[in-house]
Amino acid sequence: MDQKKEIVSRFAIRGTVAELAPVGNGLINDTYRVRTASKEDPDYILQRINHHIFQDVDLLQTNIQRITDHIRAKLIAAGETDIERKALRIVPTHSGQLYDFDGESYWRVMVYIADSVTYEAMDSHLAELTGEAFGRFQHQLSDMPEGALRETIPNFHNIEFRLEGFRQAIDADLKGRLNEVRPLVDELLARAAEMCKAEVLHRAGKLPKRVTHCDTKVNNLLFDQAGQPLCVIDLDTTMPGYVLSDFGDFIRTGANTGAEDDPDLNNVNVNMDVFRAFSTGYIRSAGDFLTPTERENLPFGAKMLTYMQTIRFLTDYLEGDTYYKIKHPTHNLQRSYAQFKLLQSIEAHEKEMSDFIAGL
Ligand code: GN1
Ligand code: MG
Repeated sequence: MDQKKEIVSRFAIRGTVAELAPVGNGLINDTYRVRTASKEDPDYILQRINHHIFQDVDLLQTNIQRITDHIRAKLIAAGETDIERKALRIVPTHSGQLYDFDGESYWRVMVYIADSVTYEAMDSHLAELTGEAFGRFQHQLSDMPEGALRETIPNFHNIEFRLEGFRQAIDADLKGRLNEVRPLVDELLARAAEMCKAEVLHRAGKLPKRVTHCDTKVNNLLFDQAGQPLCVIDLDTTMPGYVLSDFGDFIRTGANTGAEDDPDLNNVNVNMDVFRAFSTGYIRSAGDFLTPTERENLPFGAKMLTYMQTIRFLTDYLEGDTYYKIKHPTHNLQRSYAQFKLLQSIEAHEKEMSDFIAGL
């Protein structure tokens, strides 16, 4: 850990580092909690940025700075208190840079939000708070000037682009794994046209791009000790996109009765209580800026994001596991089957979802 302490010393932190330990369970970056010696000084988060995935680190950090500045200004204008716990703060290097490159890796430091907690398990109460918090996040960023944010991963939630990658992986069949997954591939390809609806609506001028988070898992939301939401974190993929992406990615991750990679497909189903609670909270804070088309297509978002994740895991499996961190050789395959099972369950509940949203 001494090497990491040396890295932290390049940033303009207050106090001295007492302890440094890995935290979190992200599939992309490596994250460490940095504890300082004195209670007077804040703790920090140190991250190694995966620059194979986020190839333009300068753009990435500039985006995040703009987002956090915008949120902070909104909180101040609204007369909020406790702003340092409700907006993230990037700590620059001593020379004022938003990240450090050591010749091999890119590093960044943020202030650790004091006395905050994250949740992994889900229930209706938490889902409603989470829906409200992500809706508020979108609302806070809804008036960012056009062009202020760029795509940190080009075409990140563009299903047409993901399908193109999937088809290329199928054609190349680099690892000879296609045969084994053919039935799943066929099921997915049969749904391709239907899943492109958002892109089609966008081209027709009927679905706007707004600022979206693009990774709306409950553990990307910090809560205070009393269980109230404080701050949305992991802003790496906050960029122009469709609101139904954020809605859908929460349902995919939060309204699953099983795990994202559940080996037992019987565990995997959409949890309609969580769906209803999340929708209620989300519509409460986002409802007044959504267009009827956006609102109507929220259940489609749940379907599309789950489909997209199935395709992304399966593409990575076909390509030999170069993108996601895996814990065993068929992990991406296991994730693909679990996500596909969730997709089927969402399909079976789509009408029920639409009726519920329409009634809110
Ligand atoms: C990745 O690293 P993590 O868990 O925040 C991925 C998301 C996927 C998710 C699947 C930049 O997020 O898009 O939905 O894994 N992030 C990126 O668990 O690809
Ligand atoms: Mg993430």
